[in-house]
Amino acid sequence: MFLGLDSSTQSLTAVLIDPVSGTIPCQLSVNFGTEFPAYHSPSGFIPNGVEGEVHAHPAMWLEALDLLLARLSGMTDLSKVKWIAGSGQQHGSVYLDATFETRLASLSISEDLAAQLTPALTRSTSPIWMDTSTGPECLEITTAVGSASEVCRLSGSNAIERFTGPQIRRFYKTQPDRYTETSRIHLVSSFIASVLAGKSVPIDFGDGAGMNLLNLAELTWDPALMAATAPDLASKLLPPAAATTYQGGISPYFSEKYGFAADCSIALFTGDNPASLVGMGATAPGNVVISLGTSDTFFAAMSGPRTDPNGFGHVFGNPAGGFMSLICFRNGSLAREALRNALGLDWSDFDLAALATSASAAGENLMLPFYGSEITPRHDCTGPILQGSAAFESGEQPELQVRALLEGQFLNMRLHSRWMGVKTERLRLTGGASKNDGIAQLVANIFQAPVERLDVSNSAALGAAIIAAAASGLEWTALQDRFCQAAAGSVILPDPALASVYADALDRFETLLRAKL
Ligand code: XUL
Repeated sequence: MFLGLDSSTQSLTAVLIDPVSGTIPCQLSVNFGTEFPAYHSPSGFIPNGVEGEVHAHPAMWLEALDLLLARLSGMTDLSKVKWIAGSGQQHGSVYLDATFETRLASLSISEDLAAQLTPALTRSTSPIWMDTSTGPECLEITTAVGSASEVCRLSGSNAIERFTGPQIRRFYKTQPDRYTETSRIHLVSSFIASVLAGKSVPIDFGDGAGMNLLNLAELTWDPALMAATAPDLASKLLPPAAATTYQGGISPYFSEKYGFAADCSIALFTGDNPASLVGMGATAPGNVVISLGTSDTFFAAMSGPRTDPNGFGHVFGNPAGGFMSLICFRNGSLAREALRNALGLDWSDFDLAALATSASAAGENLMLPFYGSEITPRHDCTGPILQGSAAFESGEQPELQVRALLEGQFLNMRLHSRWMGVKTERLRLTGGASKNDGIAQLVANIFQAPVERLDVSNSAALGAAIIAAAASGLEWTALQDRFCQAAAGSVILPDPALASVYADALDRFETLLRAKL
């Protein structure tokens, strides 16, 4: 069996896979807010941070690891686990002093992980991906490197507030002594992997690319980005490596306490998005994932390190080799819910409304679907912009607005993913709204590609388990064919008659966007 662990914002999840039988014998989650109220982090992070700071407690993640493995060992025989891999919420960073290595090497099973390892923290809390406190640092890094496009060309993204480099710079500026005491900086993923391996292990290319520090072409820490971030940074980071590389056997702490075999192997951990790419069966270019959540995300494999000339999208490493893009659209469910509430519809009416308008209404009315500020494209307007018939603009025919909102969201995605140069052969839809057949049909028509829905609930933890199996030498394709199947009856085919309609709508949408933003 192969174990995948995902340390996300709100919970730690385990998925065990058995590739021989093609089954998932066990899945389990520990919710941080519910299980560890003492950390006062009901959603996994510390609320009400100052200046946009959003931090979380690494001690809580360690407590969760002990609790999850204790529960898992009561449910299944962990001595059968051959390899472990994992993923973490991206961008979050953990700061440790020189005692971390000796503490890892001499963990005692009579105490828990948190008690033994938290004294090594030089910063008791970790900034996570929701943190927006580093605007000035992003600017300083951009200026030092030369331009936003140069930062993007080197690292795959413009300098972004939540990315780890700007976060490290803020720590260095605000707490220089603590920064100097720090001898190792980990991401959430490499931190958890290090604890399991009993020694510090590297950051992988997938998660490392979310730091504004990794040179995408060379896959090494970039000297110009490192120098622009903080002094002496190279000594605090191990050289990055591929997700599937062997990191040694599991620490005796875990074999003695939870029954893992002494020769259970640890692979590098990666970011939750690269792991989800694997869990959604999308590591080969052509398979595109759209995740419909509070924000919508669009991610896909790319063979080369191509970057977004507009600086909206990000490039991360693909655990199966090569690269992946991630584009985030803030107005996802947020916008769908705003319109649904404004029109007084429930979800099934919303679905029906999307389907009910006749095909002749396709692409007829346009909406820039931004109910709150947006990051792709970046802009601060608070309210949608409508262009079309009087019945549409006045709201007299609400179903036209539902159609135009959804079309606007997916036209915006199509437009802002063009830079990837990847032909969309198949779309895999996940997240709450993906169950909606009307929405799935619209996506298929706008991208002119078949849409599949997968029966995968924990795509990052499943992806991590598949990475563990691939690290052991099993074939990526065979593993993904086994575990990442479309749910029966879930495939929706595009209507070819609408190809030219949406090509034309895309041009008009782009013109409207340029005119208004
Ligand atoms: C990606 C990002 C989030 C986190 C959440 O850039 O910030 O998706 O990885 O877990």
